[in-house]
Amino acid sequence: MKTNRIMSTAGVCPKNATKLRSYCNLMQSSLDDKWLFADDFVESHVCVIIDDYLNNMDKDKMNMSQVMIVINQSNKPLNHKYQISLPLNAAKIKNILNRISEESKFTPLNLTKTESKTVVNKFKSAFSKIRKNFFGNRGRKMAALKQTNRDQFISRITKKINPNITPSIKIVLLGSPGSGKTTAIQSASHGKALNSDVSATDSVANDKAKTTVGIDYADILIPDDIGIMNKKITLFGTPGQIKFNFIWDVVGKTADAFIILLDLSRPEPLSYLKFYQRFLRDELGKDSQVFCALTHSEKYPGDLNSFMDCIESEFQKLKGVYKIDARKTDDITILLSDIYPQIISHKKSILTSKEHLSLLKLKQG
Ligand SMILES: Nc1nc2c(ncn2[C@@H]2O[C@H](COP(=O)(O)OP(=O)(O)OP(=O)(O)O)[C@@H](O)[C@H]2O)c(=O)[nH]1
Ligand SMILES: [Mg+2]
Repeated sequence: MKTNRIMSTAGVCPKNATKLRSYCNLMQSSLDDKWLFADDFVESHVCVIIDDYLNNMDKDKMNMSQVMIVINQSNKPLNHKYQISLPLNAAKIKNILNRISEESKFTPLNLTKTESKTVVNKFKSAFSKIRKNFFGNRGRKMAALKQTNRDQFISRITKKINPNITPSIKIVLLGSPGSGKTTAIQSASHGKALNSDVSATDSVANDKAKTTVGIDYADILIPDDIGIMNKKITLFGTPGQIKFNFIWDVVGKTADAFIILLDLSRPEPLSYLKFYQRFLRDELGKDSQVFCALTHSEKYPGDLNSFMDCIESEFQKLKGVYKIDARKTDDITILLSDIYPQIISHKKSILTSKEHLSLLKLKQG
């Protein structure tokens, strides 16, 4: 059972605060606790602060947090237990937060002990403390952001109560048997996907016990930049075996995008990429929103970086190449969050050109 922990990001610039928040939302399943964020100096379990400000930091503010994470931007030795260097990334954040969860003996916060009405009042009063003249130049900029932060905080809470789910997009996964389509959909949906796997009785049985004969399906939500789960994605997995390729047609026709899973444990993986790209172009006429995800990459005998470069130069129509482990929820969530905006903007541009066309027709008519 995860415990709710409050992290104040008031001591770092908004860019790093957003990074911390986004990464924590994306990798929720790999974190030992549930991290909630405050943009101001409120009573919290953890406060993140840039090393520049440490010496100037007000004692009262320092005492509001039980644990400090210092962003060591100067890379000089610092006398602090929890330090993190720039640039922030998922692995560093996960590592330090899980260490803190394991090692720290937190005492309950007043905020979390009291009744909900009092909690709201405490939040209000905490947010009403002005961060004026806060730590020099950057601090003043932060103070200017205060009003915006407060508005964002209120809008986040409102959206959490009544989330405004954006229109769903449909993504279809293609790839050879065993490339990880079913596994990826199960990981993305925390095991809640519907699948049509049966015991493999043909050549696939040499590789694995089960194979998909119909469609895998899951509706999932991924978080936006501020952590609200409002991006809806419908994922469809197809059977890898070519004898079931009529299903690729059925689900592919209405897809907004495709992810080709390329199993790097197979010989000549590029031939599969060519095969699926050709299918999408010739059979479906849909080769514009196609992404590639490399799986089983630990078994690839050559240099992975040059292989990825080679894909990017040979398959220029691909919208992106990613390395994932289909068994890891975070890998799939980060991949989907990354491709989501591209797919949405493409979808919008198609809608706009369709509207233009129908307007033209109306005018001509
Ligand atoms: N070592 C390793 N195993 C992986 C990776 N990704 C997936 N797997 C495993 O590979 C197997 C993939 O099986 P499925 O997800 O059923 O493959 P599929 O693409 O749905 O196959 P079909 O339905 O037969 O087309 C599972 O046993 C996964 O645990 C990876 O990156 N590395
Ligand atoms: Mg499958």
